Amino acid sequence: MSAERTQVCIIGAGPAGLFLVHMLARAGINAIILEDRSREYVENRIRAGVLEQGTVDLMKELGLGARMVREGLVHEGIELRFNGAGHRVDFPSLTGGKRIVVYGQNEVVKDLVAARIDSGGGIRFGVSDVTLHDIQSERPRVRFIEAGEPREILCDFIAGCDGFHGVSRPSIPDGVLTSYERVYPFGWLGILTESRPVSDELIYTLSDRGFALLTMRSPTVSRMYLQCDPDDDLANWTDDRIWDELHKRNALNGRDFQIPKGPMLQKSITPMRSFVIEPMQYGRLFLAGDVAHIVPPTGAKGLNLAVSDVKYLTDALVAYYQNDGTALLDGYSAKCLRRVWKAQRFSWWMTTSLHLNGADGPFDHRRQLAELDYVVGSKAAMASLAENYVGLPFE
Ligand code: RFL
Ligand code: PHB
Repeated sequence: MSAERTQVCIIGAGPAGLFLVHMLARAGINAIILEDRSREYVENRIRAGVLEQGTVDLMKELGLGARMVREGLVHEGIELRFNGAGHRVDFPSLTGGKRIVVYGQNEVVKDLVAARIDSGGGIRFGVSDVTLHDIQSERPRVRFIEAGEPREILCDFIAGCDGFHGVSRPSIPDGVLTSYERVYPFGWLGILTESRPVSDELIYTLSDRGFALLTMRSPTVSRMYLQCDPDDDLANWTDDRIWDELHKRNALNGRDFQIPKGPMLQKSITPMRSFVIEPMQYGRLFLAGDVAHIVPPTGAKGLNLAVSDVKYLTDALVAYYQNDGTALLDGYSAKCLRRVWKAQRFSWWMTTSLHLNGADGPFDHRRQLAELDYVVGSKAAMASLAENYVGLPFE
């Protein structure tokens, strides 16, 4: 078996792994990044759309932000719609000037993949059977199959950035991790359409028919979501039914809301859950991103949390290689989890405030409406929403 040597072996080329490999390269730390899917697959996986200011700043700092600056849509607020009326939450005035950028996660991935390949660093796409060994020693190893051949990487550290279904979390022995989970009794039907967004800003709606979100990818491509049964079959959702439901849920002043229609490029149903494991480290294995925590998408936090994890991990690895010891590595998990739990709280709050829960009764629905009415009527409550939405500062 052929063996290679590197400082950090990164598993997974999603946002966590890709941001990490670029930050390590900037710091002069060698890394190899392994991905079990193809380049085409990861570049076309439609997911998140909202980048917090901190994520945007990091992309620029790394010299990876040129296309995002050209094509990303800077947003200064969102609309909350309930009881058939819309209310704007203005970010800059509530957060001391902060904004977000709407730019598809798959576009971020394309930019980071291209820059890594151009730099000559490479990404090992299409590997299989990745296994982790000797995680608790100072020389952990990663084995995998590449082009039909068994291979081995000897490293100082392994970064598990392989998402919720990855291999690194299950490589930790039973009994080490504690997991915290909430599964919601609803999912999101997501559509991508070739049509002009109806509004310049995102519209989050709670209606008697359930939650809806109108968002976008560009001036000609819209992204829209509808609360649905998590076990629902896509076959039940014809294009006509989706448009009708979008028009009804977003009704304004007693009238259905007309949304420009266009061909549907993609449809999917995503279940919603909140999930955290503690700690985010075992021996020389450090977990970052969705492998360690999942948030329901209502707060737009998943990708941004993956970014804050790998920022903290980079700081800790840089300190280690500069002979500053292991204090930052030892504190990695606790530092990440402080931010993760605040994002969990916010995502849970946005989710439970804006979705109909079949287990709730009319009392809860009235309480939800009062909650939203309070938020849009109170500068303090609106500022709390805004400061969480644009992203809490890095520690
Ligand atoms: P990813 O993106 O899942 O990447 C993990 C990578 O690891 C690879 N992999 C393996 N590679 C090698 N060996 C193995 N054994 C492997 N197993 C897996 C996978 O192929 C993949 O390439 O995790 P990462 O990097 O932690 O990034 C997390 C984000 O992708 C995720 O949190 C967001 O997409 C969540 N999310 C949103 N986040 C936001 O910040 N803002 C949003 O607006 C937002 N909207 C969303 C979302 C997620 C959604 N879905 C579909 C879950 C909207 C939706 C609908
Ligand atoms: C998206 O644009 O896909 C998006 C935006 C905001 C969310 C979730 C997803 O909360």
